[in-house]
Amino acid sequence: MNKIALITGATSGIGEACAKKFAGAGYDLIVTGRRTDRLEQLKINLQADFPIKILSLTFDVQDRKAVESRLGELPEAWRQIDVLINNAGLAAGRDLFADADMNDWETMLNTNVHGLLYVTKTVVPWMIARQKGHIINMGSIAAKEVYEKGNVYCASKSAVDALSRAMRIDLLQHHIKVTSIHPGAVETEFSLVRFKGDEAKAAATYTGVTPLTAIDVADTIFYCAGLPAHVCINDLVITCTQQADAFYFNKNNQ
Ligand code: NDP
Ligand code: 8X3
Repeated sequence: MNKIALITGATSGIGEACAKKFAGAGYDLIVTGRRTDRLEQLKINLQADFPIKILSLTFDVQDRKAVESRLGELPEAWRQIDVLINNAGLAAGRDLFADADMNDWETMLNTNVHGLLYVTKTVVPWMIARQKGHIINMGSIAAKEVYEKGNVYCASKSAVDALSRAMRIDLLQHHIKVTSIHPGAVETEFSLVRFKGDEAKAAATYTGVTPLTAIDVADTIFYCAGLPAHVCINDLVITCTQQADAFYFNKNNQ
């Protein structure tokens, strides 16, 4: 029987790269996101390439009832989730505290924190019943350092960091691994979303650096997931070589 991975936010970027990586290794997948067309295309492509089963579920992680009902409908066989990758998330806007939009703040907190909690709280009882499982939470370098105009995005990822540590303690007795991954700049649709479709601003984020790719992060997540049962990477910060932390970049490789 194949292992099962549940990947939230699999319609683009890191989540999509994880879906491809885990599919290639023979995992059956539950992939989620809001864009059904992309999920269906991903499913068609992966099923053509790999002998695996895929379930695609469309829901907004901010919607507690939708999360609980869509995941709650999973048949018993699909509840045997070995790896949960809590990846769905976003930054909305990059503004000084006084200028930022409250709606953006709510969207980030509702998605990055509440969404992660809704999904995890639904899946954890199934892992507890099996006394095994691995939860991989997508944090960020923004969880480790607060930067100008990062305010609530940084706060939301700091919450993910704190929750990962809390889950690791509380789930210890159930043999459940908890890993948090904290990437620096990764070139995905993230910046386009953050800057609300402004392609010039999104592209400027990566000017002068060779950023991480979604595949780099997916490979790292896959490595963490593949370690022996007695080994857990708890916390992992990954940046491109031209990035030292949230502030310092060696732009243009000087
Ligand atoms: P993308 O924008 O490429 O992907 C984000 C994914 O999250 C999409 O699949 C999107 O699906 C999903 N998503 C967003 N909001 C919701 C929602 N409300 N409900 C369900 N799904 C949602 O960005 P990345 O791949 O870069 O981002 C993935 C994660 O990595 C995020 O948590 C992000 O904060 C984190 N991260 C990214 C970094 C970067 O530099 N790119 C660095 C550090 C962390 P859909 O729109 O279909 O719902
Ligand atoms: C995304 C990386 O530096 O924009 O989490 O916060 S950063």
